[in-house]
Amino acid sequence: MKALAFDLGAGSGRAVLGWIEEGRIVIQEVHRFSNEPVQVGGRLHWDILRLYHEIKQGIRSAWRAADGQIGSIGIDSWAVDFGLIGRNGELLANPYHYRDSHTANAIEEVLAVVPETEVFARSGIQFLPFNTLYQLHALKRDHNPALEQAEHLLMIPDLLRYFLTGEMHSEFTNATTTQAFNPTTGKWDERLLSAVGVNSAIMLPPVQPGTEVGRLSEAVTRELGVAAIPLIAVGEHDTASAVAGVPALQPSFAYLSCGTWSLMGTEVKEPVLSEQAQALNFTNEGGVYGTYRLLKNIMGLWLQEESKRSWEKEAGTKLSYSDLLGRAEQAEPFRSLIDPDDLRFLNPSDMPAEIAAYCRETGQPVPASDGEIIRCILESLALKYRFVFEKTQALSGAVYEGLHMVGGGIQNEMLCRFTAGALGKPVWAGPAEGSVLGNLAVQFIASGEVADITEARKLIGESFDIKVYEPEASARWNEQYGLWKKIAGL
Ligand code: LFR
Repeated sequence: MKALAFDLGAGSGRAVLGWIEEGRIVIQEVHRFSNEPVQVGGRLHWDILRLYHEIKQGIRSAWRAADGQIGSIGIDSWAVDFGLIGRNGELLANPYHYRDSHTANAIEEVLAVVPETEVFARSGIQFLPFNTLYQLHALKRDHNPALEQAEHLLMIPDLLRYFLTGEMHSEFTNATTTQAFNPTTGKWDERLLSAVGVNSAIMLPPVQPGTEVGRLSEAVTRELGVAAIPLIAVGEHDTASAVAGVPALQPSFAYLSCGTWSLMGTEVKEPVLSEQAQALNFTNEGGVYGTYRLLKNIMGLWLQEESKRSWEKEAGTKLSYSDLLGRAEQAEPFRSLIDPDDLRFLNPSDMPAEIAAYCRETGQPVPASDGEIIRCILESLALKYRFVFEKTQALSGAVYEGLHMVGGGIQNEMLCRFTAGALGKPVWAGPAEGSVLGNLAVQFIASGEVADITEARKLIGESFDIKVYEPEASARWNEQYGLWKKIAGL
């Protein structure tokens, strides 16, 4: 039997079949589709029904490719976004996209009602303006009619699963990212939800990854000409799946899930709710099989993706990453540096101009060419990785020998090289299919084909190439780290 994983990322979504053959995992992409947010009425939305349509196309293609041998389906996507369901079971409005600006002042507004320490103590989640808690607050504040009418809230993968099966379930890893779930009580936090004026009855009790959560409904099986395939709640937060897919052999390890976002941290058994964790704005997101992901969001390759988009818009033609990275390689090292996590970079209208302005305001040479900007982004990311790596060690009390990097971002070899240099430790890069493999791993474990997560990680390591980057030029990186911390005010 094969498992089918859907992974919805920024820009595109994919349907990937996975199975085990001669002791290795084999994967086959059967459908790829665009996942672009839609701006309407000044707001940024998900194109949710189109995605549902593409998911159905993916199931149809997979069914054909697997000769009907599909044992289960799992869906993962980015966190925090949700749909609201009304009394007749229908979706009430198009879900908002987390990069929409309606949450601009929401953190401050909510913290005026519940103190920051209390929000952290109750949720263990980092303060990011787009967390579901702040999105809900913004909707409530703006008298959003969908929220007023809502009977249920479903996170995006919950919602797509509901469309497929007719059953509503909330999945644990994604639930924790809302900042409205309390990991200590294991329940939705009434106080946090009531602080933003939301009735906790709209939230469903979360199920753990690995649970079967319905089968394709009769209407769907008839439409697609497929069997009633079961749906498995995987680590439906894409980062939970990415962490599940890290090919680490040790129980304690540091990871970086590298894509549009960079998520760096480690796995822990219990959330770390210390003052220091709060001060460093670390998060404790739910993981698979009774773990928590102690990590921090880093703005990631979004900076590079958005810069490229700006230049393409200006030039009216597509640019290639290999050309851009080639020019970055030629650019002068350490000419200008930024803190990639300055919130000004969350969704600026012109990323290169925003980066240039940051450099100007901090008294540095202003990067002008595309090569200079890309170099500035990649060096700054590597330095931020070192900072977060050190803080992860401080919080967990562990010392890591090196860093596992997974996700599409590892195709950027310059970034992997810089990261090893900045850390002064080896980087083990691979596989690039982070989330998809973690999604499949949970399905393999659910079907009994793989014993547990330790076996699954070992199997992933044996099935895919892991490239090792040894640190180079560490003295230079050390010196720059000191300078960068001053520039970033850290
Ligand atoms: C990565 C990710 C991060 C989350 C961000 C927004 O794709 O899921 O973990 O913080 O997107 O949801």
